[in-house]
Parts: sequence; C-alpha cells; structure tokens
Amino acid sequence: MSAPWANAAGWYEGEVYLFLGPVVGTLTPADAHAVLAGEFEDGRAGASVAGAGDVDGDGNPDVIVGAPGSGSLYPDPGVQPTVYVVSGPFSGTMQLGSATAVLLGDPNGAAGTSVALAGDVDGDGRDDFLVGDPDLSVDHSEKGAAYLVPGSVSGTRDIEDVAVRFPGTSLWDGTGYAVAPAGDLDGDGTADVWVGAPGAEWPSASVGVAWGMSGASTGDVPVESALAIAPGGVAYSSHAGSLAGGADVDGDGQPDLVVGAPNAGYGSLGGGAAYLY
Ligand SMILES: [Ca+2]
Ligand SMILES: [Ca+2]
Ligand SMILES: [Ca+2]
Ligand SMILES: [Ca+2]
Repeated sequence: MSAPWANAAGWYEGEVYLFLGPVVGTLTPADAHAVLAGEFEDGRAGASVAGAGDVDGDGNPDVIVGAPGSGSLYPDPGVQPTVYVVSGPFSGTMQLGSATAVLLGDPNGAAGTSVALAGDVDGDGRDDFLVGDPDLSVDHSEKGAAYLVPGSVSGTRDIEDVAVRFPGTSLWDGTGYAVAPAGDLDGDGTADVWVGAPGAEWPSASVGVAWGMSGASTGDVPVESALAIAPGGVAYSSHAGSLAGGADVDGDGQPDLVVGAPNAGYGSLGGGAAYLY
C-alpha cells in the first residue's frame, strides 16, 4: 500500500507501507510492519509499487518502488525520477535512498510511473522487472518508453545504462503508462513482457499497443520487433492504459492478457472496458 502524496519533512516525498497478514479491521500507517520513506520533496515515492519477487536472488522477497516526480509537463527542477529496488527482509522505517539499487530516470520524464515484475526475461535465473516512463521527452517529443531492468542491478545507476529500452514511436504515445508480465508467450523458456501505449496513433484512433519481447537483448527494442500487438479500436479509449498478463485465465495452457481501456465510452457516460485476449 502506498501514499505518494505523503508529507515528511516537506511536501510529497511519498511513503510505502507493508502490512503483514492476516489484515483485518481498520489499520492506519502507524500499524504498518515497515515503512519505506521517500527521499526528496515532490518525488512521490509509491506512485507505483510491485512486490513479491526475489530480484537479487538472496531468498527474501523484494519490492520495486517508483518515485516519478511530477512529470515533464510541470517538472520540478530539484527532482529526478527514480526507481528503487529495496531488498527484504523489511521492518521499521527504511529510507529509499539507501535501497539496494537506485535507478535514475531521464530528468525529462517520469520513470517509475509504472513498475511490474517481469519474470526471468534474460534467462539468467533471476526475476527481472519493468519500469514505465510514459512522459519521457527527448527533444520535446513526448513519446514515452518502458525499460526492462535485470534483477541483478545494484548501486546507483542511470536506468538508460542498465536496461533494455522499448521506445515510443510518435508524439503522446504514452508508451510505458502500463507494463505487465506476459508469461512465456512463444514457448522458448524465457518470460516475455507487455508494454502499453494508450496514446498510440493519437488522436485519430487512440489505438493502444501492447508488445512482447523474448529473451535477452540490449539497447532499444523497436515496436516492429513485437511478438504480438493488441490494438484498440475505439478513439480516445486509452486502450492499454492498464494491463495484467502472465496468468492462464481460460485454462488452455497459454498465458493470457487483460487490457484495460479506462476511457472507453467517454462522452456517452460509459465507464470503461476491459478486454481478455
Ligand atoms: Ca531478495
Ligand atoms: Ca533475469
Ligand atoms: Ca518467451
Ligand atoms: Ca489461456
């Protein structure tokens, strides 16, 4: 559970709370078993959280926490978007600045808007994870990007130096707004991943794209090399604004994908839609 607008010494440092089960009744942050505290004002740590994997391979579950800041539209010059890998076990108040890995995003973006465990994509036996930066703007072209980060990462690093990047292709694609594990779609023994681009082909069709990747790779992975694409068909629906994958919902042995389109029906009092592939 997280509170990205939680205040500590200043404004919006953000906090993430760990509650141990069984969780019953009314609990407050004071009841948390552990608190992960954001390190700088306006960092908004906890805007995204993904847990339960063991990315550093020590046998303890770890957690990934995104602190994207306020985004490239209203950037705070004192904030660099940051993603933290915090190693378990967890107890008491832990400062995110002393995490096992501190991954610095491009200042012209909002890395950590989304995070997700990916499974072992590069085949080294450790779980890897995804980081979305839908605000990423290079040369004023807000195309967004997602990153696949190896679970073995440690220390303070620029995310660009340690990750495979899935770049957006056109203005306001929102690539990386949602990221999700895909399971092993092509059956080659390594996990694949989904990357959502809810603004792709904006504004004419607002077609969302989710693309998978297989096996180890480095550098940029272009959308042309996608294993599969799940396009939206409804304008402005924000198709692929949320994603969940990797599980076999219909029991046919193949991992499936759920795509959220939270703005489907916009203008006609619709309440969004979800699609199962
Ligand atoms: Ca661990
Ligand atoms: Ca791996
Ligand atoms: Ca695969
Ligand atoms: Ca299935």
